[in-house]
Amino acid sequence: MEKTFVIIKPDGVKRHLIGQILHEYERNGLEIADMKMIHADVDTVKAHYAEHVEKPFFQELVDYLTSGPIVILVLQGEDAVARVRALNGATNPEEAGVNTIRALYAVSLSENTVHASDSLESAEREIGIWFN
Ligand code: 3AN
Repeated sequence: MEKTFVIIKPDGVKRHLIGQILHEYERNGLEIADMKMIHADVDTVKAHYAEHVEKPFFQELVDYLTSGPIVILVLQGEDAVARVRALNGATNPEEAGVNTIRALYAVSLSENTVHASDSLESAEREIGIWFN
């Protein structure tokens, strides 16, 4: 049994996709272990995306994630980390597989609707940052 961390980003909340996205995870056997709707603060988002601090899109990323309400959740299940990444699809929606959440709903590379941890270590780190 694994736990992974997910964000429904501002574009997902704004376009009333929370229910659809949660349904997609739940119907694939993932359990919602924790969940909260928040307006993220800059420091938390910077900590979350620390690995991207040198990237040209870092400021855009921080501005975007703090631009409106988001939903943060912990999903649990067998192989949760890999399975949720697969359900979300590739970071770039143009490369996301058919019927993945990003293929269905993402607007662009930055407004790509969902985030999910990319490893068990990231999941632990991110759950600690957002649900401390
Ligand atoms: P993922 O969230 O799929 O693990 P990362 O960690 O490579 O992807 O990127 C983190 C976030 O940064 C992405 N979800 C996306 O919103 C944004 N991002 C990644 N690459 C770019 C880029 N070239 N331009 C703008 N935003 C980007």
